[in-house]
Amino acid sequence: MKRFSSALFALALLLAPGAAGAHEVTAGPFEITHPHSRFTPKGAPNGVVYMVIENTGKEADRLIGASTPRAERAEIHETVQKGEVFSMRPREAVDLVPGDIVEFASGGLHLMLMKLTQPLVAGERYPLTLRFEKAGEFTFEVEVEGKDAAADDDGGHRGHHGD
Ligand SMILES: [Cu+2]
Repeated sequence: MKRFSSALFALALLLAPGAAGAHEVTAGPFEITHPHSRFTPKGAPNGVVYMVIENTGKEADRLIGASTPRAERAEIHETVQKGEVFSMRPREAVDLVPGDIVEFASGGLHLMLMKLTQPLVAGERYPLTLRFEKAGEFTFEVEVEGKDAAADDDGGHRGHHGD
């Protein structure tokens, strides 16, 4: 068991340069920083996408949808905490005001990939399309990271239904 963990650790080190080299994407008026997913265990129905979106344009816009060939559909979700209980609720849209930086991160906003077509594997990249009300659609790559599969934010996804 110990040997297995150190093998995992070595793998994490190998993958670290990719993870550290968080990429940035320009999508029209939006700067999208470090779009990433956590790897999913085999059989996991859903995945999650985190990133930071900055509206560098002059016009207010809204994120109204997302899609990827890797999942049946992608939903905008928000994790909310009531006392000890975390739950997620879908959001129809996210306002993107010029100059604002909106963070999709553990415990808050995220994109939920519903019904993955195949597991998200650490180290790979896959295409994601974001749909904005005014700016239209942009497709870029999301990096799958290998760490933290069982870390803090999973609390936010506990109790999430497969559909
Ligand atoms: Cu979710």
